[in-house]
Amino acid sequence: MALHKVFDRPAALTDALYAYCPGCTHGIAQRLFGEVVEEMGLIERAVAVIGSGCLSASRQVFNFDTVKALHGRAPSVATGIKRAHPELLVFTVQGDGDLAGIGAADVIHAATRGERISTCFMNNATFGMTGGQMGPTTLPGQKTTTTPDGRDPLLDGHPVRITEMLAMAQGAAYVARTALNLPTNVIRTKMAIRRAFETQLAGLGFSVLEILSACPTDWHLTPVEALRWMEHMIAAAPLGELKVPEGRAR
Ligand SMILES: Cc1ncc(C[n+]2csc(CCOP(=O)(O)OP(=O)(O)O)c2C)c(N)n1
Ligand code: SF4
Repeated sequence: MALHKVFDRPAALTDALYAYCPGCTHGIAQRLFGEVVEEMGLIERAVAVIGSGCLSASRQVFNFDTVKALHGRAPSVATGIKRAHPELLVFTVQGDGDLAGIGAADVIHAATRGERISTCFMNNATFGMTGGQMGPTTLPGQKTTTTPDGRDPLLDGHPVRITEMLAMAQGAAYVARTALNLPTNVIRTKMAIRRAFETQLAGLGFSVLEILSACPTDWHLTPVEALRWMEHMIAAAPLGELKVPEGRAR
């Protein structure tokens, strides 16, 4: 019986080893970006602008151009590249701390201006790389190193619903939230990455994709427990397409 290889590494990814903790779902997103870039025939035209945090490791894995931006500044760097080279596919790869914390102003103004870029951020409800401090999207009651008794909205504020905020920007054309906790949601995430890129290439405006991601290390959970815990994140911020370009069915 002849053996056929049915699963391979996309040409848009190098053979570098992933640098994430066991059970971290950041690597799944990284692979999906590679698959979509390759399937859309964009390896020669893609530029990923990488923010701060654990996702910085994407630079070694993407087999297309990357630029490292200062913490939170990826949408502004992406704007400059896209305006100078409108023929390129330019997307950011950020964490929730990067996009919704220090970079909140950059992304809101890029969305309002309707920049033809795609911003993609992995929301793991914590500052992963720096040791699990409370982040902008940490859930009420969630324990972190800086909220050891759980986030108290009265003391620590409420989570930032940045995706909903961005959906209100007139220049935002495609806004979606997906998750990496189940195989079906991984497939939906891939579809959403593709739709964000298609929105950009059709010149329809700004696109943003929030991808819920597990951080078993800083949540102090096993990988399986972490995937289950993501149900709390989904309950607090439901999945789906919040905004699609006019005339395009959801
Ligand atoms: C101006 C600045 N302040 C602080 C830091 C330290 N820093 C590096 S990564 C990071 C947190 C990243 O968290 P997040 O964006 O949520 O990504 P994750 O690591 O969770 O994937 C911080 C605060 C920095 N690099 N630059
Ligand atoms: S600290 Fe969290 S986000 Fe960073 S690699 Fe480990 S599991 Fe992933």
